Amino acid sequence: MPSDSSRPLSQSAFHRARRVIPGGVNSPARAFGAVGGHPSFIRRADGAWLEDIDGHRLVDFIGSWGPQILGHRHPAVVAAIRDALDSGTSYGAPTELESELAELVVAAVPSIEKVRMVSSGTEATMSAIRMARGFTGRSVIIKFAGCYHGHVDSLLVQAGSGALTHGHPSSPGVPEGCTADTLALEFNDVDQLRDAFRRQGDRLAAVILEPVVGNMGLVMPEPGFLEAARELCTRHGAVLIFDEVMTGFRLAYGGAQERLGVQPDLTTLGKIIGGGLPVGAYGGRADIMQVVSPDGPVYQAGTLSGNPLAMASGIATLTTLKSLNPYDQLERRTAALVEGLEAAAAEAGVEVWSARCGSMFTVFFQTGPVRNLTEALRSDTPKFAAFFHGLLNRGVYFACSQFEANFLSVAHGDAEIEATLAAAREALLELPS
Ligand code: KE4
Repeated sequence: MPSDSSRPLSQSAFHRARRVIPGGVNSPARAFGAVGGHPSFIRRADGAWLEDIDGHRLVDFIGSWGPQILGHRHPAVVAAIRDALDSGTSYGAPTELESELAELVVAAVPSIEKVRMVSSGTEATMSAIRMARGFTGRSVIIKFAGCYHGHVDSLLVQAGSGALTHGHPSSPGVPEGCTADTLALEFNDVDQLRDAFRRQGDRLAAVILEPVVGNMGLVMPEPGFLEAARELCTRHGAVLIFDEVMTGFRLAYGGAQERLGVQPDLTTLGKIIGGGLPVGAYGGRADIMQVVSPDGPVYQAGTLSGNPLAMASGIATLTTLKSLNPYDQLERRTAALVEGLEAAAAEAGVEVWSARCGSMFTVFFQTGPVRNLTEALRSDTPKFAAFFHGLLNRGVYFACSQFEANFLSVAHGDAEIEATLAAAREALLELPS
């Protein structure tokens, strides 16, 4: 279990942080709440490796929760940020860097004709929902249990056991009114989606989903699910929003929509397009994006939107990805790792069900299948927590929750894969039965 003894400086850093920061972290996902113990405080990172303040080197499978697809401190990204810094940090006035990143996004994602930069994925999804409501004049939105779209009031809704439910907030502080127009359905349930459109099609402003879900652990769309969402939105005049904050430029240069062949009306982006600096974006059909202020009446703004340092980081990241085209190699390396983890679990007599897509993967501690949140929640989370700490004690840093995806980067080579599998074999053998 938690290896607090071997991480004394992180432990004291956590106590210090908790005195002045709620939970000692600036985002709950980092707090180790799902696995116990205290988080590792990071001193530096390089390539596929983190170094914590106790001096432990860790193979990093979080990668800042997705942005670091090139590995930490990629030379091209570091140079671009340094270069931009020599000119200044923020102007509150437009720069050509913003157009350059927007042009890269538009060229990469065919469904995006116009795009607006913001500073986080949450801002991107919040804005996309507002644009869809402004464009359609309707108010009801559909989301899916287990899909996370940032801490937007109207999207902080988790369905119960897949029942069609008018949203009830899953967080205090969100008034019932904010979620009354949010329908939460079960991911991959086409019948339920059709039923919702049958009942409310003319009131539906949008359907928002993660085309490949990372936020309940990795869950793939079943054949026909995305196609049904596309067809129903088209038929009823609702806006289909793909939240590709995590999958954009991750699963393919054109994102999950390129890989899966389904085009949304709006797409939200984040993480990789900032290369580790704060960038989010929303974009799509020009006729929808024309409602955005100042072209149109729907308001959205941001002091640091299009920040030049963040733009430079994103431009360098996408430009490098475009030239490297690492996606086949990332797929092969991830397949080798996941197959090795499955073999190690079998040898140890531990039941797991794994899911992977591109360079994202999750090992669920259960027999599976995992097609939605109801099934994901059947996982043995105490066993996952023990596995997580078994890996951490051996220098491997997985996502600190069963209900998250892990990420490989271009910098994860054979050495990192072998070190991870060696640690996993030992950690699995010591799991409580
Ligand atoms: P941010 O506001 O955290 O930049 O993005 C929110 C968001 C939106 N959409 C999707 C599909 C996302 O995965 C996220 C954020 N992902 C989490 C990881 N599951 C970020 C980690 C965190 O909250 O600290």
